[in-house]
Amino acid sequence: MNAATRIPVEWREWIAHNLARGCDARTMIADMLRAGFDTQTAQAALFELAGGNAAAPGTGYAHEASRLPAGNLIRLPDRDVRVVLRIERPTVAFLDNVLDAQECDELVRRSAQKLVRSTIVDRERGSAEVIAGRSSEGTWFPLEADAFIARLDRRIAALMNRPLENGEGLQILHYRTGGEYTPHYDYFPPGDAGSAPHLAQGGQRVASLILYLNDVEDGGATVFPRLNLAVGPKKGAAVYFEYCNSRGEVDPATLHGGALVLKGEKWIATKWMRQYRYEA
Ligand code: PD2
Ligand code: ZN
Repeated sequence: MNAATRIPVEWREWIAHNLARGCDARTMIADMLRAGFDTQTAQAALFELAGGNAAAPGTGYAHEASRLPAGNLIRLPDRDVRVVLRIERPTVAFLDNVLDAQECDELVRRSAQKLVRSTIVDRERGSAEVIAGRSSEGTWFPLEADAFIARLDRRIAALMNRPLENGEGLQILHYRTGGEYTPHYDYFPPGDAGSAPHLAQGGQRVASLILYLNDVEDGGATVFPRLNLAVGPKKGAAVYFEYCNSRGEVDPATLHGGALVLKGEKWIATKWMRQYRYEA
């Protein structure tokens, strides 16, 4: 039984009422201690009645439970993916064995001849702009473009636990030595004029999967500056993260970038999931 259901209904109503008025949690807990509750019950009841997901201080983002299944192994229809690392808030996971070596090589082979310089979305105009801080070249494959891509799209949708049709087409990116992608958000910043045309189709991006298609000789980690986390590229593995909740709020803690490739080259594939069905 959870803490909130162990306390009298009038206290549950009192907590809900005070939360709605924006009362300070510490003051409410002090009031509950004076009324005879123990600290653990008071804190737990407050947390649960706040939705178990109080916004991180200063962000206005209410964390929700991850869409990733629990356990060390995520059993997909055609593959078992190993969860090597998990962070709860924000949800970030390092996943191994998402692609096999042949699949990585095949994605590189199919992309190498059709790369074009990567762009970013201009925050005011929404247009695609080349910037020095994103020095990769890339290409993409429409959803279920052929049997090979369809197999990967389906596997990735199952892994990300979202409808296949909410996914954007698989993006392939190539960085040469010296290439990087400076820290950014994968979501479209709400309130930016440039986000509006992108949000109109499929809604907000909700989660990303960055798949590593080669082992990078040196550098090229995916970095999360606000989490002090760097994920080293490993062929066939992937980093997964979530940043948009069911209310459409976005989580700035997921700021991330692709660190400088110090030696060799780096190939990745990226899948972005949207709130709703997405048509390119
Ligand atoms: O190349 C990366 O590691 C990277 C880092 C951050 C790629 C992206 N973001 C992206 O494609 O959005
Ligand atoms: Zn990104």
